[in-house]
Amino acid sequence: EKGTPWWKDAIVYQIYPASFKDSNSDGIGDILGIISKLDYLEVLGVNALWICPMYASPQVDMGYDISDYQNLHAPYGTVADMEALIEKAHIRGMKVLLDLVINHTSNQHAWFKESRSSKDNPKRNWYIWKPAKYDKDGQRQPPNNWRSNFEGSVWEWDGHTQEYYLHLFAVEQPDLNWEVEETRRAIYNEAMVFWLEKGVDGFRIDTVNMYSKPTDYPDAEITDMGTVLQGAGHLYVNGPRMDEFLNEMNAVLSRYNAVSVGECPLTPDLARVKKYVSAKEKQLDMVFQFDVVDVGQGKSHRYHTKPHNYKLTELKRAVLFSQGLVSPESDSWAAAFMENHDQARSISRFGNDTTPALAIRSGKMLAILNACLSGTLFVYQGQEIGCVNLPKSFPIEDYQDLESRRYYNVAEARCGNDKEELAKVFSVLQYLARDHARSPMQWESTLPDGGFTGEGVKPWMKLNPFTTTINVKQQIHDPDSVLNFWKQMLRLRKNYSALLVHGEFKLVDFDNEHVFSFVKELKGQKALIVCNFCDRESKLPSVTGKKQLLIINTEGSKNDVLNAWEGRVYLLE
Ligand code: TEU
Ligand code: CA
Repeated sequence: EKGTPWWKDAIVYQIYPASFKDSNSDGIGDILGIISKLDYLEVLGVNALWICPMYASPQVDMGYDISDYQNLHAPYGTVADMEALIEKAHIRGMKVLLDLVINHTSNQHAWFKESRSSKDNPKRNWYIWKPAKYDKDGQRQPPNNWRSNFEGSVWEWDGHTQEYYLHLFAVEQPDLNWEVEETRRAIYNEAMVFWLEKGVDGFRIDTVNMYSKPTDYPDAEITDMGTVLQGAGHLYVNGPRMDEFLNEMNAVLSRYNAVSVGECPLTPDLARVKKYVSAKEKQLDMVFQFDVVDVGQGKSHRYHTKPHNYKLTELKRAVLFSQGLVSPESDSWAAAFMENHDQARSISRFGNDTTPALAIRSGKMLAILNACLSGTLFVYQGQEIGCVNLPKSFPIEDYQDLESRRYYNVAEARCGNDKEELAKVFSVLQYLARDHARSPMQWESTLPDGGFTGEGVKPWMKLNPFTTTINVKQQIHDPDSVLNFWKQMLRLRKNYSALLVHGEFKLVDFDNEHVFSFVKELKGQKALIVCNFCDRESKLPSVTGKKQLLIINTEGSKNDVLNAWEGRVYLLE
């Protein structure tokens, strides 16, 4: 539609630099590797890239612990490589978004080294330092009972200056103090302007609703010790100065006409989300809400659940919630996504990965669902070829993510020699761990390199052995592959963008626990999308009026009976 900003119709491909493509056979992905695959991405039909943190970092949290915003993690390459990537993407009409991690830095960042050096260092208050409390026995206690996202307290004792510092994530990720204007200015200049001047088109903004903390740091009501994290979560998101900070940040972005997509967890109140993404509020262009990706995860802690522990109506409600941001009347916008670097593979979570045929068919059905959702569409590396989770044969030692390892270690200590209990904990990681999204991209069928790195070179993280049957090389020329089905879906999304990108989402037959059906509507045009989320045949929901079938993910459909994992898109007259 004319006058629509580019990012509304964009199809953004998320790249995890460590695992996308290694160009110099050191087993680690790099920027030159990404450049070597721009043609592949152009043919796929994506027109924007989101590059996960490639900045200098000790890699405690895979680059979400930044030690220098203006330099690259050496194995990934150089700033000049980034300038080349931006230029070569722009030549192809592709936009480039970087990841903006500014709730915290690495503890190796120069700012933190100064801040921790002494209580009267000028940068002391650039981070959040608090004195200890002492209990009735005179025992030193942290300022409050909040738990970190990666286990343990959010407060780390610093013996040198005899105070605690706050870290909502790892000990090695101290939170920046956004209350101090000088700190905010430094963040904008150091982390944003440097790259905006190099032509990046915007940012995916990490934990965007955590910058304004409640200055009194109240204790969380403890439901049970392991879960006080989420119990505290509502205490440290959407704080009192969020609107002010985001307006200030937006003023910098607007100078470069740059787009912002904020990561917005733990925000069940749609009105609060709308405030962040309403155009007139000038805060963010859109947010990633967690409603869809939280389906099947624990309420108190994401891993406090068991595999496949959800109903289809929960997924429908979650999609409806985030789609609610896109409607002709409202000036807000949504991001449509089902995968990213923090989420396990959607075929294994919401489809069926028990056989190759079912993984392919349910992968295509999920492509139909994703490509027909309103808002800006995000595709995560490997989703387009139907990647599935790491096999059950992988032991915990093959899980490298600190969230997985620290969660498992705490469980191991708690379970003692109750092997059965520990196996239950591990089964949840086998289903939901972030590692499933972080194994190297599957370019070819050969192990151990899979075409990700040099012939026979072992990658930094073991390749998913399913690469033998799920890889780009095998699919690129196979008209029936998941890859080619995604290409068709992205083309369909472009051809019917008014309906599929901007249309209003309306659920059909909500209570049906097998079939997910919805209608998209705009200016009298209507499409019907049906997805049979189960292993058995289901009835096609009845709708009035003539239907013209636009695409289907199975051969030989039986009119009003849907095969297992069958998806269809109809134009409704
Ligand atoms: O993730 C933030 C994040 O996932 C938490 O806010 C979430 O609520 C919690 O993990 C429970 O699901 C971002 C990055 O995407 C992630 O990779 C980083 O580890 C994290 O921030 C710290 O930078
Ligand atoms: Ca490399």
